[in-house]
Amino acid sequence: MTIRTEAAIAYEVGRPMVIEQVELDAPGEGEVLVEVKAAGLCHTDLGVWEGHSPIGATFPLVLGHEGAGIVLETGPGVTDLEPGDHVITFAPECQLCGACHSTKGNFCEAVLSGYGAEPSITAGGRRVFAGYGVGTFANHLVTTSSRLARVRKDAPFDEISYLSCGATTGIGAALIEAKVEAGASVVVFGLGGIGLNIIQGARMAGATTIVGVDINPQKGAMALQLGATHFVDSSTLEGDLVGHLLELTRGGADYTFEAVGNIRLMEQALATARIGWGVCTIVGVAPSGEKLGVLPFDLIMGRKLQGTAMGGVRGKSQLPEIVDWLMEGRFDLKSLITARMPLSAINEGYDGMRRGEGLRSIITF
Ligand code: PAD
Ligand code: ZN
Repeated sequence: MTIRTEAAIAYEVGRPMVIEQVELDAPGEGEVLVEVKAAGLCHTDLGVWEGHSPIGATFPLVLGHEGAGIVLETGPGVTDLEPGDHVITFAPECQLCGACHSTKGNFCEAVLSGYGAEPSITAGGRRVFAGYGVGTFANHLVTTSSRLARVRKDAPFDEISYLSCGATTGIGAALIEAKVEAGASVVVFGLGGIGLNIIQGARMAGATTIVGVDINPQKGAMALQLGATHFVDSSTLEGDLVGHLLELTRGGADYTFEAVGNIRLMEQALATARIGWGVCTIVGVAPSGEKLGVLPFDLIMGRKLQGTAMGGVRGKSQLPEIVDWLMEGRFDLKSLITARMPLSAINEGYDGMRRGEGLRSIITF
């Protein structure tokens, strides 16, 4: 049986998405049909859509990787989900492979298996790909159960859809990947949907100096509301940014994060990490082909450089607890959702992101 639904299709690099009726293949072995209730607009989709992301994609495709919804049907072999379950889409965690069995990282081997490499959607007789093996810019989707985390039913869909990537990546980058500890000093470059959540994660860890840096002065107030102790508007700062940050952190931060995707900023983030032990975590996705210039001596001096995908979080096993934290009020997503819109307004939503407006926009169905 095929499933009919409405989806936003990106036919060509950078061209506006088109809202169309499509048909989904029924869930096969290990797959699940989900009714999407909310889908977030993440900056990563913009890079893929505009064709400069190293993540890459085959067109035509249904973009969107942030989503939350309700399980409608499970295919053969799915044992951990049933119709009616509330789920969040996330990077795969098959819980079977060597990587999932190790205690290290969140790179399930299924990430590299090419699921989603075959088109699974039909629009007007033409086959269409599901972006990242999910494709949340559609009222329904079919994906593997490894990409779905079951969470409590009282959590609002719009907020938990943001936990599908952006918010979790930020909070996880601070708590799980960098392991910020109480009393630490932290500098976050870029205060968008990701950076503001790194600030929340650092505050949850008990960091006592949390500096947010952005070229948009409007981001400062929200950063301070969410736990930053200082905001640096680098668009008006006179003099050397790194020198200013080293002064603010008395010689360098214990933890720095780049959440823009700008290699110059990544270099500054490394230079702002404290000599001896400062850890610089790269979260921003730089355009494909760009290279980071690192002086080996900066590393010899004890600074550490690392990157993170999805904040080091394993979706299936760790998202339920993160949703509990949300419902306990340990962090705030309500203030960060600045626009809700129907799927038909998705192009306008991304126009707003290009202009730097708002924080997180959510498509609601
Ligand atoms: P966003 O557009 O919401 O925020 C970007 C922020 O950076 C904005 O506030 C800008 O004003 C600010 N900015 C731009 N240039 C500068 C600059 N030179 N100095 C300081 N601030 C600047 O994007 P986002 O928060 O959704 O995403 C940020 C990056 O993180 C982006 O590259 C995205 O692709 C990446 C990302 N990575 C992962 C991962 O798993 N590693 C997950 C999700 C997103
Ligand atoms: Zn796995």
